[in-house]
Amino acid sequence: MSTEQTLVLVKPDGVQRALAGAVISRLEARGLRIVAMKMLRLTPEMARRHYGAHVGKAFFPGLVEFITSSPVIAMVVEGQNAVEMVRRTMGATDPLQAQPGTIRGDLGVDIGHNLVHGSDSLESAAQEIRLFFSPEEILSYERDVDRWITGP
Ligand code: D4T
Repeated sequence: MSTEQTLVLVKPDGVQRALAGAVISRLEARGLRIVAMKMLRLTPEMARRHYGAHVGKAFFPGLVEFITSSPVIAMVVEGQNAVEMVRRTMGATDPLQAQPGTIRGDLGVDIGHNLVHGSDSLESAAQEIRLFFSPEEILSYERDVDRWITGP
């Protein structure tokens, strides 16, 4: 059993389409615990750092333009195997390929508007969490329900 933290973003399309609550509900319903949350608008510099792995790709300029176009909701989400749990709950990057029952498979339409981001590994989670949050903004707390999610 390993408790992990991962970064989740409700992207500009999720906020604009009033789907932030739906995204957050699905993560909560999987037993994940939100330990930090804020709304912000990414600067181009922050977007370039967040998507550093995609610099030089054809879709990169559009990606930066999109992610900076309107506010996002950033969260640190915690739970057992949180990185993979979030990735599987989001579904495939391209909503067309995402399984029904996933966030993107149920609510998404287009790869450039795929509603949500979740870190793809523990290493990128740590890096991305640092980019969005200072350590004091990340809370540590217990929920009574946790013993019903993972056992005592
Ligand atoms: P993010 O990082 O936003 O959670 O998405 P993924 O982890 O699922 O996918 P990714 O890093 O491969 O892509 C980042 C981001 O770029 C958009 N994108 C991606 C795009 O607009 N066109 C493309 O061809 C690809 C591959 C979608 C997500």
